[in-house]
Amino acid sequence: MFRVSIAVLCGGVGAARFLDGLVRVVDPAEVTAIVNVADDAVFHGLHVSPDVDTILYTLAGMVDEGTGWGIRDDTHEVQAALARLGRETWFQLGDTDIATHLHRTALLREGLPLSAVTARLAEAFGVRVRVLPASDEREETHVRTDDGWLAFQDYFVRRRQRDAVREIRFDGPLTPGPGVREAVAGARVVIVAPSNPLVSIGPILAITGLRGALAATRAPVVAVSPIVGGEAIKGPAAAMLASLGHDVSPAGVARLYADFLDVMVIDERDAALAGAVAATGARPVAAPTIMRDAAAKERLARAVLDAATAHA
Ligand code: FO1
Repeated sequence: MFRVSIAVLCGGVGAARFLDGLVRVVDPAEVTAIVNVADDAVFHGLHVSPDVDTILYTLAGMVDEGTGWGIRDDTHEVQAALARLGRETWFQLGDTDIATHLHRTALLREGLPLSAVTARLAEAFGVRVRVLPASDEREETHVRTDDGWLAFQDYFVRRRQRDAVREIRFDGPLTPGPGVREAVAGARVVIVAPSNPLVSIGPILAITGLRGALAATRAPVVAVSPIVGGEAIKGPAAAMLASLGHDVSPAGVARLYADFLDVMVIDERDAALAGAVAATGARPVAAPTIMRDAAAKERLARAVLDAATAHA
């Protein structure tokens, strides 16, 4: 078992699966997950933090493995009742999931910052990884489509990611959450999870001082490519990269991280792209990256840590 402090920049489902593998080979107490909060939204008056919850539910063994988000075997009675009252219910919230949002919203109203609320939720769920919202302030992703600017969940869930994205902007004061900058600066290894580089990792990198902290650290910074065989493992990353003029490849992702990245872990089937990745300045390492089951997750975590150790 590795005992070094590790900081992981995280979006939602891909990052959660990666962390699930990482904690099988590393003491979870050594891991700090720095999580995107720019997808957060208010539904029915409740503050929902999708990426934070996806990570908490996954690490607690409660996640719905089919969708990758939400709680396994959750019921939807509240949602059905809300629909009967005439409310819009395109964003699906399960009954047990709603308890999380009620609790979070109540604590926020009592004046606790999101970081403290998240720590309480992690403790309640028995999650030992330190889960840090990237910021305690409200950061909001908006995407410009041919129909104008849309709030992130409008684009992602209500319109099912079918619009071409022409521009992305992150609104907010963008101050890092407590412990975030220190987690990056103090880590012996920094990992960028296989998450959407534009709308999951992008909002974290937009926070004041974080890109600089990543560039300044002497620890190896290792990313896992979320693009395999020219496609995104999950979600709209491929279409988004293409519509914004980036290469839909691990090299295209490495270029977005070029100012701080040391190693890019690419899938074995993309081994031929190693030269293109190396041209961005990152050292390519090919490994099986598809996390089909627990063994595959663990194998990927080991490959990433081996790549980091070889680089250090
Ligand atoms: N994703 C969907 O595609 N449809 C949903 O209705 C939906 C509801 C939802 C509720 C709680 C939660 O924590 C996540 C939820 N997600 C849903 C996932 C979420 O929108 C995305 O995974 C992230 O925002 C992108 O990382």
